[in-house]
Amino acid sequence: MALQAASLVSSAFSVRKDLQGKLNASSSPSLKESSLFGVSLSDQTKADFVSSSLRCKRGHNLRNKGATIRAQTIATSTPSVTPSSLDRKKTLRKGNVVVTGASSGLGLATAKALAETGKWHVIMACRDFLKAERAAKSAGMPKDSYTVMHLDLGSLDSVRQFVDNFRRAEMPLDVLVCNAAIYQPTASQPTYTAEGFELSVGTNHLGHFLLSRLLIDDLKNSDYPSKRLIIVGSITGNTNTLAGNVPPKANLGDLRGLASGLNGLNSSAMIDGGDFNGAKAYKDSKVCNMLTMQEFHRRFHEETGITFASLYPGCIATTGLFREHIPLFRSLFPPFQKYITKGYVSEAEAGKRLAQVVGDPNLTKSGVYWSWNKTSASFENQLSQEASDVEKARRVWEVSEKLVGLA
Ligand code: LMG
Ligand code: NDP
Ligand code: PMR
Repeated sequence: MALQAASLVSSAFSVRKDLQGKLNASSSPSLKESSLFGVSLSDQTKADFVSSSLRCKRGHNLRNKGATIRAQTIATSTPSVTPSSLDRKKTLRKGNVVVTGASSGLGLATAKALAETGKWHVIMACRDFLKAERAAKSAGMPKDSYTVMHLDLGSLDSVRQFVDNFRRAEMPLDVLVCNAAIYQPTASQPTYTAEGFELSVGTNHLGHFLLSRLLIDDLKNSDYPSKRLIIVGSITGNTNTLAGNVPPKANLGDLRGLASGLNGLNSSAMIDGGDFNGAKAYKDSKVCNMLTMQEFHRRFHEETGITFASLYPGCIATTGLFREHIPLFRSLFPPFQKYITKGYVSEAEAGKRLAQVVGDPNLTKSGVYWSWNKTSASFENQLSQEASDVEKARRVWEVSEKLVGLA
């Protein structure tokens, strides 16, 4: 608590110091070759090992024209920040970006990449304050480039407390990145959040759902030129890919488990009402993340101009995400991804990708699920049928609102 209070004070100072910062105007990657496995496979059967010439970073996949059109119905552009508009506003302040789970892996690498630009103040929203502080220090993040604030997504009270604390710090909120996640592939029994939701969906989806619903007002109030809400997704939740077809596959079914509260007592701990499986629960939670991003886009983009986005950053096979997997998996998985699937990316590279979605003036399109090809050029990827199901997105939203006490 004392540490948290101290961080609030220091953040108040750092924000004022940062008023001379300018908008991140990092250049976008050029059109390059696509990777074999990192990109989506077209629906069900046709392998979409699309060659580089068919994809550009704006995502026009000619072979998947129908699918691309479907994807674009949920995606509309906001005016991007051009160099000339930057010239007019030379004294643009530093952007404030909240990154959940910034104490390791992708979140830490993203925080570091953003801090290094000198254009962002990163609020590291973490459940382990000391771990986050140590991680920021050992990553070499400049002291005034970040503030650690406590957030445990496995407790809705903690989420509300975080929002209160953040507001007390009187920083504008310009970008929110919902990155934190847990993965329990070897759990034979479910465990639960403070409110009694199965832990993976409770943390990865419901905690972030409440957080972003509450913070949307703060984003609305920001005067920053490009406000964004980013929810990290994954290839393994998309059954239109090879990776998404490795069992157990994501499937939300008719949401009967979610609607009954995921508590494992009078209902199943799984969204679809089935038997508990930790790996499936994680993949289901990623589907919820990707559906939530699109539902946000449909409900709020036009009115607020906020850019909503999701992404698959690549397979970062070395992160803490696999901490609960068996040692054999942990040792074989990185070489498997590096040399066989070629889907592997380093934490640093993945951090740059997510930082791009946070600040690149070329990535202002809303409703998009970004991916990168082998040479790290971004493109609009296509979500699986379930992960782009409009009706399911609406129902997940409505049921989640009830579970987190918003309806
Ligand atoms: C479930 O098991 C668990 O039950 C569940 O609890 C949860 O953990 C879940 O998704 C998580 O997994 C799934 C099961 C896969 O997982 C495993 O058995 C472990 C797989 C380990 C993955 C790493 C394998 C590494 C093997 C290669 C060694 C690398 C060496 C690197 C050096 C390279 C040098 C060049 O279960 C299934 O997926 C079921 C279907 C199994 C199909 C198996 C097909 C094998 C295909 C292998 C590669 C495909 C790539 C093609 C190219 C190959 C060219 C050689
Ligand atoms: P890590 O385990 O390294 O990072 C996850 C972060 O989430 C950690 O900082 C962890 O905190 C935090 N976290 C976990 N539970 C909570 C909680 N209850 N409250 C607050 N924070 C919490 O994994 P990754 O960096 O790999 O994962 C980051 C994101 O990337 C996830 O959304 C994941 O789904 C996604 N992703 C990862 C891929 C990969 O290959 N690794 C591929 C595709 C997507 P602590 O440090 O305290 O444990
Ligand atoms: Mg996968 C073909 C490409 C590919 C890619 C890009 C991934 C990404 N995986 C691929 C293929 C395969 N995987 C194949 C062929 C197999 C069977 C051997 C396989 C297995 C596998 C396992 C057991 N893969 C896994 C696991 C995990 O436990 C990871 C997981 O599902 O976590 C939910 C995982 C992953 N594979 C990926 C990625 C990115 C993951 C990590 C997690 C995530 O989605 O966030």
